[in-house]
This record gives sequence, C-alpha cells and structure tokens, in this order.
Amino acid sequence: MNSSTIAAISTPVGPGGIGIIRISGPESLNILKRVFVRESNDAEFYSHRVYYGKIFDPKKGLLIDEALAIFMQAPKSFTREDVVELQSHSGFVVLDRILSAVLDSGASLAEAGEFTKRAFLNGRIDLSQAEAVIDMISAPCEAAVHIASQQMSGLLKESVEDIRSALMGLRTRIEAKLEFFEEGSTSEDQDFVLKSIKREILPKIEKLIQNQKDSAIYRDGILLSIAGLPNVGKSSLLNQLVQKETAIVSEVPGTTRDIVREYLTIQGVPIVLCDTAGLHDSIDPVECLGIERTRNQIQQSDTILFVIDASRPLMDEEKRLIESLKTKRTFFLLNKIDISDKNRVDALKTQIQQDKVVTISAKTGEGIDALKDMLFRGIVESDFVKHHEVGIPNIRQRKLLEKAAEKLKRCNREIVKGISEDMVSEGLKEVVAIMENIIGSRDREDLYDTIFSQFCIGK
Ligand SMILES: Nc1nc2c(ncn2[C@@H]2O[C@H](COP(=O)(O)OP(=O)(O)O)[C@@H](O)[C@H]2O)c(=O)[nH]1
Ligand SMILES: [Mg+2]
Repeated sequence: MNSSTIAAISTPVGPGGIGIIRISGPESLNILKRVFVRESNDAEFYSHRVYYGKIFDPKKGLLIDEALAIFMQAPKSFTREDVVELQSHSGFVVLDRILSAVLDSGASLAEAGEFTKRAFLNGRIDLSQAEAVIDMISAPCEAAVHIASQQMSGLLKESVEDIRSALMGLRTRIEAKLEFFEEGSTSEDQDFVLKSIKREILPKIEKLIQNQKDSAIYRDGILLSIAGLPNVGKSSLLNQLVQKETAIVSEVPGTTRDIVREYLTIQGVPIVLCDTAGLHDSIDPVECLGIERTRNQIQQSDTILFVIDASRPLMDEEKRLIESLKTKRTFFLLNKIDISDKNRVDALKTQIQQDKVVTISAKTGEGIDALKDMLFRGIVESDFVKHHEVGIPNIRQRKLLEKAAEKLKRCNREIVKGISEDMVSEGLKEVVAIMENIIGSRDREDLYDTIFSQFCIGK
C-alpha cells in the first residue's frame, strides 16, 4: 500500500450541478475531519454512508460550500485504500478552493491516472481492466462502452491466463523430462508440444488478435467518403445524413473543393463522413487540387458512397469510375429519385450491375433511413459485439499477442528442425512473459507510468 494520501477534482471542470473531490490514502479520514463540519457536531464517520455538512478552509476558517461527504474504508473502495469523496457544487472556483483546503490539510495532488494506478497496484484490478477504464472514459459510442465494460469484468484476463497456464503446462512437461531423464524428452513429448501450440494455443491467440481488429471500428470509427461526378448531390447527401447545412449545396458544378468532414453514429458505430470535390477533368487549377485530394481521400477510406444522378443517363466517366472502385467497399447511391422515374432507375441498376445499390433523394430525405440500415449491415458484418466470448484486446495488447504468436510459430519450426529441449523451454518462457505483460505483473513501473499517464487527473 502507498503511504501518501492523494487528492484531485474527479469531475470535469466547469459549471455544473455537482463536483466531486476524491481523496485516497491513509490520511483520508483525518483530512475529512479537518475540512468538513457536520451540523450535529458528531465526529464519527461510518464507512459507506453519506453525510451532510459544510466545508471550511482550515487555515482561515472561512466557509467554502455546503457538501456531502462519503468515507469508504479500505479495502472496500476503488483504490482499496481509505477513500473520501466530497460532493459540492461544481464550478472551477469552488472546487479549486476545496481542493486547496484538502491539500493544506495533508494530501498531495494526484497525478493523472493515479487513483486507477493504485487500484491496480493494490490488486483490485489487473492491467487490462485498468486500461478498460481509459477506454470507458474515452468511448465514442455505446458499442465501445460495451466492450470496455466487458474488459473491466476481466474477460480478457481470463483468456490470457488460460493461454499462460497452457504454456506453463508445456514447459513443466519438458522441464520435468530434463530434470529426471538424462536422455531428454522423447519425440512423443516434442510432438505433443508441437500439436498443443498449433491446435490449441495459437488459435486462441489468433482469435484474440482478430477480435481487436474487428472491434477497431467501434473505438476508432470508420472513414466513409462521398464521391461522384460534380452536381450529383454529394454535398446534399452529407447535409442530409448529418441533418445540418455543413456543406455548400449549389447547382454550380465544382462548388466543393476542399474535403468537408462531419461526424455521426449509425446504431452506435462512429463514422467520419467526408464530402469531396466532384471527379471530372477540370482545367480550373484550384478544382484540380480538390480532385487530387479526393483521389487520395478515396484511397484512405474504408468505404465509399458513390453518388449517381438518377435523373439522367450514366456518363462514360461514371462507368470508368465504377469500374475503378471495384476493389473498394462501395455503396452505389442513385440520387434525385424525386425527379427521376422507375424505368430510368431500373435501367441504371442494370447498367451498374452491383449489389449494394440504394435509391435516395438527398433533397427530400427519401431512402436515407434504408441507406443507414444498409450501411450498418454492410459495415458491421458480424454480430461482433454481442457474440464474443474471449475478450477484446486493445492495440497495446494486440501487439504483444502478435509477438507471442510469432515466437510460438518460430518455436514450432525449430522443434521440427530438432532443437534441444532447453531451447524449447526457453522459448515458451519468453511467451509466458509476454502473456504476463498483457495483464501486468505489477513490477513494471516504466510500463505503468506510460499507461496511466493517458488518464485524466482525478481518475
Ligand atoms: N431534385 C433533387 N435535386 C437534388 C437532389 N440532390 C441534390 N440536388 C440538387 O443538385 C444540385 C447539386 O447538389 P450538390 O449537393 O451541391 O451536388 P455536389 O456537387 O455533388 O456536391 C443542387 O442544386 C441540389 O439542390 C435530389 O435528391 N433531388
Ligand atoms: Mg459538393
């Protein structure tokens, strides 16, 4: 346990109904008694009860604010230390004065993430759970919150521990042979290790890596670009999807030159939506620059919305573009159906010959909900969030898992070549160490400092 007592403002700074100051460490209760005065003058605080009183500046004896105080006796608290929470009115000056009073009474200012770090160092949570706290705070959408909360419950930790103990089992088997039989292990043992790695351990690691890849869209969102010839209604579509007049809509072709970005979520998936300059041969140098940017943007995007004006026949240039988009996930949108007719739309569909075709009117909003539905189904191909059982690593953990998989594959190749048992055992030991770094073995100060410094102060 840490001997110092730390404090910080734990709620966002700014005017608000309630602000919370959190204190953690052995002096928490004494500090509470120094700054907080109850109406009844009763000095006793029972754990996990809420008390009403007033906070005074202990140096000057001045009243700061009325407040509620909660004392949480160790180990039943977030940090497993004695914790006090003071709930006052929010507002920068009030909270700052209370924090000063608490610091004057014996606490030191907490560093970023120090509360969570203590929870980790005191064994309340493992590293993957601590990282889930960061993910939870910064989750951009519901699905990301869901992933983070699963992580906090320790699902990944269980999977990693499972893999770790399987590896330990293999090591023990080899080591035992090395200890007791001079002639070393038999080819039967080597074969057993080889098969266990290949059939049991590697698939588990690979599943975790895949889970991280699949979940990335929930954490980072996807990049969706609207492309097409000038004047087909790209900017109108962006405005319709985000329900505001972000991009300039005009009947003058070549209006949009720079890339316009907006953010939206479709059923919890964060999306960065980009409007681009219309693609065509232009002689205007500024427009040409815009078109160049559009081409780069298309390259970088996860998915393209290719807009076609359905009130006129397909242009040759459009045919070429449709062909060139074959390698990208593209949705083809037949726009302006409010001024087109069924025969023309059907003819266009036959010409385009793609399955992801949606008819819309960016002007009236017709077909936009169907488009959103189709996008969601097309992008989130699996029922990923609800149906994974082994936990979802973050990018740091995925890198370690990839390293582990690489080492195991190498280990297997070397077993086939006939390396010595102690080399195999050494290889397995390295992979066990990697597994321990994923969940954290509580003695890697350097690693923790980097991870916890990503937190905000007060968490
Ligand atoms: N009738 C009709 N007009 C549209 C529709 N979408 C866009 N427009 C019009 O087409 C013109 C070009 O639209 P804009 O969004 O600027 O196209 P962009 O050049 O592709 O970005 C404007 O006059 C829009 O009002 C639509 O669905 N129906
Ligand atoms: Mg435009």
